[in-house]
Amino acid sequence: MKTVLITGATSGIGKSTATVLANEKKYKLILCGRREDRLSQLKSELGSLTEIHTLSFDVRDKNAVFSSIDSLPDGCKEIDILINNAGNAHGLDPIHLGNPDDWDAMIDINVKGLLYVSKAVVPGMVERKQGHIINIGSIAGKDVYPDGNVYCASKFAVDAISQGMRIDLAKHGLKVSEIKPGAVVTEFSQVRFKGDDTRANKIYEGFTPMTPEDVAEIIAFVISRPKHVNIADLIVLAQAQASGSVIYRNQS
Ligand code: NDP
Ligand code: 8X3
Repeated sequence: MKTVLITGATSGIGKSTATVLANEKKYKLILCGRREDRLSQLKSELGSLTEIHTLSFDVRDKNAVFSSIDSLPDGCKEIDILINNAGNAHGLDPIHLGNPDDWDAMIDINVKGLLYVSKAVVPGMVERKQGHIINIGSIAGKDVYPDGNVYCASKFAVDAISQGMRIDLAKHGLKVSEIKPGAVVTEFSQVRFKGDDTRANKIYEGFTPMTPEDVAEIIAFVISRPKHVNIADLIVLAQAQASGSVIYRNQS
């Protein structure tokens, strides 16, 4: 049975991925996030379907990342599939009005956090000459949209890191895939707008956005391809979304 580590498993895309993979009953799951109550709840919800381990750490805390992953018990230390999903946008402002604390959060979580978790997991994959890394990028890492500036930069960085990983790791037998979703209804906009539900809900008005299950099912498909097949780079959008900044709303 393969072992899968999912960051950001307490909500949204990560949580749905945990649920979809648990129901497939062919993976041991290591579920990560900061909110311990949600991790415990997930363990009790999914624990009858497969083996679940939970790790609570902040991906910004380099030492916590390494010590948490190092604390995994024998039997699930050898991670076969790493899903680097933890991340968020913080704020949506023109560059001259942006909050440097929001910039720090996005660079530290979406970019440096992904690197720390990868550093804790990938050397073991290289030693074993097998492994699959799934990085959750974004359409924001392909098209810059108004006021997206630093969030987009963090996801452009995820795109560059994914390409770099593939170049460096393919020769060791590893696969690296990047999935770039457009709008998905999760807690993403609540976090971006700091709990302002009116602003958050407006993002998804007038069209049918993707659900986190839509993306989770795609992740499940990507990781289930035969060993010689790598879905390297995948953009997935709601039907009404045409680019990072074009969404057709209220179409009949
Ligand atoms: P959610 O806000 O629903 O989930 C974010 C997850 O990331 C949570 O589980 C959260 O867990 C975790 N997380 C955030 N900060 C940290 C941190 N510092 N340390 C550890 N874990 C952290 O958003 P989504 O599910 O939408 O987002 C998942 C990924 O998908 C992100 O990388 C996002 O950029 C990307 N994405 C989202 C899109 C969307 O429209 N929703 C579209 C394209 C990409 P906890 O708070 O418990 O730590
Ligand atoms: C999340 C999608 O378009 O809000 O990465 O940036 S978007």
